[in-house]
Amino acid sequence: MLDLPLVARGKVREVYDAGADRLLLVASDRISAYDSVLPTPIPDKGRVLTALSVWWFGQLTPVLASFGASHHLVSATDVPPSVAGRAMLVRRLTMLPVECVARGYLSGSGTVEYQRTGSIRDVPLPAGLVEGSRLPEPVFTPSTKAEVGEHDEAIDFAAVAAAVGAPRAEELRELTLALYRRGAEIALDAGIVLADTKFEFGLDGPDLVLGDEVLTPDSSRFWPATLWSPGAAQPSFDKQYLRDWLTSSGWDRVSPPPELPADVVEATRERYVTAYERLTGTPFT
Ligand code: Q0N
Repeated sequence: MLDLPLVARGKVREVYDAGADRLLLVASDRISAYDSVLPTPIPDKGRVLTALSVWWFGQLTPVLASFGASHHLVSATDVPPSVAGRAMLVRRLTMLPVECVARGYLSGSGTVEYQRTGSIRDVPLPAGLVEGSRLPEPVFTPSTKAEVGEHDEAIDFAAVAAAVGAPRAEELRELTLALYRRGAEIALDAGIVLADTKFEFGLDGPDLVLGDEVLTPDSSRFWPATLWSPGAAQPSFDKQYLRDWLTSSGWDRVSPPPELPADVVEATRERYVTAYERLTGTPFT
């Protein structure tokens, strides 16, 4: 589709070489659930997530600037016509080998860790928290990218410091938490609980730069605020309908996943569009 060298391919996105100091990030309409990529695409998903990420980069620029940092987006319009709307031209960075996760709510592996240890990573937490609880303060829960097919591996702060140096590790922790706090504040005003999110950073020379996509439903847990009720798994803003259908379909989560019916595709598409429109306050076209 693109006459550019492929640099990396994720489950739902591709990275192309766009010159010595540029990359092209292309978001597809593919969707994953229960660790599988489904055979049926969600129309417009790649365009919605790209537009959302571009909007967030703008929202987060003041937070980044307060740390002397920036983001990698160069242009979402100066891209090849075949991927228009779902591609970002970005600065080529030297990526730091840490997935910078911030959690403001207890969920998934965070709940498991809390139940085992009473803490999340290096942070002791009060007793009595349950799946979906808001944490007293957001917590930095870094991980390292696992081998293909594996889940990311949780690491402690000391491991981040060993990988990038203590001063940079502290900067990553503080900037990750500041970006999460601002994102969660904006999301809550739009009726969305931003339970947690993952950022990736890189260096442009000595300068710290926010990379990847940001604050999308693929990199974050979005929960509808009106339905938030700690004590059980929270409905996912984007994928709950899809997950419920997959469960009721009898799929065993091991075999190749089934094709999706049109109504599930359309309901899922509508949720991505609604998230975009509620957050940005502008219609998706
Ligand atoms: C890069 N990844 C892992 C896209 C993101 N600005 C950059 N400079 C150099 N390398 C990368 C970026 C960025 N972003 C980051 N791979 C290359 C995350 N990928 C996963 C697939 O989609």
